[in-house]
Amino acid sequence: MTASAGTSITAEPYPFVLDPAHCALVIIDMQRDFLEPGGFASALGNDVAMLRRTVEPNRKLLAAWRAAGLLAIHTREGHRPDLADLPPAKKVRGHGAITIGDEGPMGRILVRGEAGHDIIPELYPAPGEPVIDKPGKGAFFATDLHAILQNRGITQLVVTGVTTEVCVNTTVREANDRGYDCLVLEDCVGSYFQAFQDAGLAMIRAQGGIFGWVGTSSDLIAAIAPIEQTPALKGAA
Ligand code: TIU
Repeated sequence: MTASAGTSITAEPYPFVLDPAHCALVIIDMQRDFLEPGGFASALGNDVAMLRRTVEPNRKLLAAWRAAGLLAIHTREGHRPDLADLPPAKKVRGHGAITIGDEGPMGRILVRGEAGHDIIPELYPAPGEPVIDKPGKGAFFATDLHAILQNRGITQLVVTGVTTEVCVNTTVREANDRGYDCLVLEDCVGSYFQAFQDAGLAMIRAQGGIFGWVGTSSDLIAAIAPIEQTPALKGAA
């Protein structure tokens, strides 16, 4: 088996046909403030272990994806240091003791350039991998993601990251309306709430894949391994 155009990957509601040359891996918001003990999320009382279970599967997938020479894109949720792009409604939402822009455990919360806003070291972007700084939950809103994907002829997305029901789901819905086929990997997406993890995945694959497909990283890694072993296949369509 080779992983050229048309490699079938086990998924729900039915197999996902991977076209590696036209597929990008989009890793959503694997930021220190969402995932690290002592970060913003844990300071708010969230159990970051629910998200940290996704780190190792994402690390293995990213390594295999890079080895196959495929496009990986990273996103970060956050705002300008002057907060000019922070909607007042988002600033006050939740009535927390500390909110976006305030000084938090790892610098100003969700502000670009601060330690907590950056991506965890395990999944740090490699030189040349696009990093999308997004002010909202969806990765397409007020970003150049769609242009970057179009310029590279991308039609499929493998979507991973956090959180399943918030930024992953919003991005998959945005991508679906723009015509992308999305495969979401259940072991590589996480939520602070098990019920939302389950519902978030169920909503994607329901109704014959209304927003996309749900699969696992092991099945995808097995499918792209032949590309790694056959350099001539890299980037081949
Ligand atoms: N990246 C992302 O999902 N941002 C959030 O605020 N998620 C929550 O679940 N709060």
